[in-house]
Amino acid sequence: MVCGSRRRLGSVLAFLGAAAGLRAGATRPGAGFLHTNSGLRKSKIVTQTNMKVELLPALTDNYMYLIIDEETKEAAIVDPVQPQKVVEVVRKHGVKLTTVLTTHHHWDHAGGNEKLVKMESGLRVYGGDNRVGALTQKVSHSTSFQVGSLHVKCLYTPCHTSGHICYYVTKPNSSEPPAVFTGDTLFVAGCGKFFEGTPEEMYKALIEILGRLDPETRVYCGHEYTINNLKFARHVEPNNTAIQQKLAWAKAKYDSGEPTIPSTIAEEFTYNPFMRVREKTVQQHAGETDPIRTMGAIRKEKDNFRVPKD
Ligand SMILES: N[C@@H](CCC(=O)N[C@@H](CS)C(=O)NCC(=O)O)C(=O)O
Ligand SMILES: *[C@@H]1O[C@H](CO)[C@@H](O)[C@H](O)[C@H]1NC(C)=O
Ligand SMILES: *[C@@H]1O[C@H](CO)[C@@H](O)[C@H](O)[C@H]1NC(C)=O
Ligand SMILES: [Zn+2]
Ligand SMILES: [Zn+2]
Repeated sequence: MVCGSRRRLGSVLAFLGAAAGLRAGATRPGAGFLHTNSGLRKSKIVTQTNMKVELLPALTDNYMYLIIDEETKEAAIVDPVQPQKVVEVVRKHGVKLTTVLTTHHHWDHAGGNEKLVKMESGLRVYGGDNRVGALTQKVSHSTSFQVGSLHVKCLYTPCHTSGHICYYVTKPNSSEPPAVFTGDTLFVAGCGKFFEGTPEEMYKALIEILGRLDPETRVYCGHEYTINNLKFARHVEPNNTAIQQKLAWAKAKYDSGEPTIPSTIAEEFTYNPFMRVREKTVQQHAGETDPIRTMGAIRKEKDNFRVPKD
């Protein structure tokens, strides 16, 4: 199912998830329903000296991210699909929200833009696609701008959608790691479906654009898909110990309702099969010798992958 066409179904599932959560929560706290209920998924704040990122669980498995420039108390929000939650968190921090960073036009990412601009006036809404709601700043590759003292660089990464943008955020002259907000292009241990693009485009996005960022860059992606992605990664490379370790870690996080986000670019190269299409092990699994053909083959395989229980 296309992410962009499930608004109705999404709210029905959220409702059912909430009902199931109440019942199951009474008898089995912490058990496996957590991912279906964003109310029980914990938020998390990653604090660096100059940049604070608050992860905000949304819908069933999406993330919104509040980025705060500590120097000026100016803030940006990534993919604010639930505007009411955003406004509450902005008030809690006492910061000034000036900027909306939209990764792509699918409703589970951009679907809150119109409402948010009515609730908070004067917002600049960035995106790379005319289908993004309330868009005020159309960007392309390497467009850059500031949020307070933070520097934001747009990375054009078409494939999941033809106008997908990742946002690379740095604090100039800081020794602390940068952050990249990858929407539905790069997930922890996975990547987005190729709805509007080719294996070549995803190769470019993952290997040549995101893969060449500072290896310590923190990766903040659009969904909590980590466990399912790692089970597919394990299927591709059964002998990769980085995958086994990350999966055990992710299951423990999941059981306590905690996010598995962020990872780093360096880490992704150790367990993400789509970042590892140049490795012989991954190519052998795909029956290919070319990285781009390998990319196409494993994406097709994952589209039809039945995720095992354990
Ligand atoms: N397989 C997804 C189904 C939902 C889906 O198709 N999500 C889109 C983003 S909204 C996607 O690109 N998923 C990547 C994938 O399934 O590998 C899941 O784990 O729940
Ligand atoms: C960063 O450092 C360089 C050289 O050390 C300096 O020229 C520049 O103005 C600094 N930039 C900021 C934003 O502080
Ligand atoms: C994994 O390792 C085992 C034991 O060394 C080996 O027999 C097997 O072929 C390996 N599997 C793959 C897919 O490389
Ligand atoms: Zn999407
Ligand atoms: Zn999505």
